[in-house]
Amino acid sequence: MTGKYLFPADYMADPSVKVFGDRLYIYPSHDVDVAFTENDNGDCYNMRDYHVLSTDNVLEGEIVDHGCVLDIDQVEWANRQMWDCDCSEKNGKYYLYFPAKDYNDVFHIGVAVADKPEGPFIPMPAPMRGSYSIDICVLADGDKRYIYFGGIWGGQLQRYRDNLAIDNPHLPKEDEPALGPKVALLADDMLQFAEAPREIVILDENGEPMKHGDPRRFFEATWVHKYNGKYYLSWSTGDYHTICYGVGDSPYGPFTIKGEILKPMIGWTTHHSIVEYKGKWYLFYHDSQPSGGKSWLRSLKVAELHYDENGNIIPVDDGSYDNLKTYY
Ligand code: FUB
Repeated sequence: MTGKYLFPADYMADPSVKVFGDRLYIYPSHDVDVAFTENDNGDCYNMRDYHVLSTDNVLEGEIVDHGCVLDIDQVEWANRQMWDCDCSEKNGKYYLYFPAKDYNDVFHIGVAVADKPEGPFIPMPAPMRGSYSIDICVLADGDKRYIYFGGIWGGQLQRYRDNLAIDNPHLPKEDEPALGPKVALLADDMLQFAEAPREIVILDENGEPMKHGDPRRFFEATWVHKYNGKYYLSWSTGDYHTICYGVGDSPYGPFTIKGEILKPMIGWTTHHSIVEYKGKWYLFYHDSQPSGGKSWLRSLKVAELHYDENGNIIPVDDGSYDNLKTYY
């Protein structure tokens, strides 16, 4: 099937999707039109608030917009760029994790708390201690909650090694292991890391850590889901514009590359989540076709996702790829 536009009424992107109770909730970024030109810092992604969407029927039902659930003006420490968020539930409370730049233009991760999945969310006065970079995913695994984050280039991950800011931000050389996303167990109160974030290793087919020069290497947009007892890590390759995935036996990895889920979409970014709802699996993602290709004005999409008998994800045929030629 081809991808379906989920919410044509507004420009939204980076869908993190969760099922709470019998309803499906979408936590997207809320794109805005801006005066910035596109650059490697991602200045054109200048979002200022979050909406929550929900539905009880992904492909045919009404998509309800619950309105603005958190605005940057409510967040004392945040100055600009509220990027990809995610929500997790524990003991009847809902926690929204979101990256934003502080007044020194450094990304950190904030937490906001609500009594309902559709908010409104009340932000904590300070970001999570020791947090940095972007693109949040929270995996609920039994009674544990794991937070994944990270993104290179505008996501600032190249500014850190071993969770410490370095003096000379840089990416690995082409033949060196790529930077990986980070993962940490969340504390019982869900407001801080329970441990120092660990680097996730993605292995290639030879069992070697994937090199920075490999076009399938991690760039941003980590998502983790479970299928048949295995952990699936998927990510955007950024400047190669695909979504790839790997499989592992632990939420901490390592994850062995399995293949590509989605080819390049219209617009520079690609970003997704994978969720099971009412017995079917879905890929949520975005493209920039409705805005005429403006990378900073993206539209949410969804397509059904299938696995083969060996648990491999069958690549989604969105039916609208056209920028392969531009970027490869
Ligand atoms: O939406 C801003 C950024 O663009 C996200 O954080 C990235 O994943 C990319 O989609």
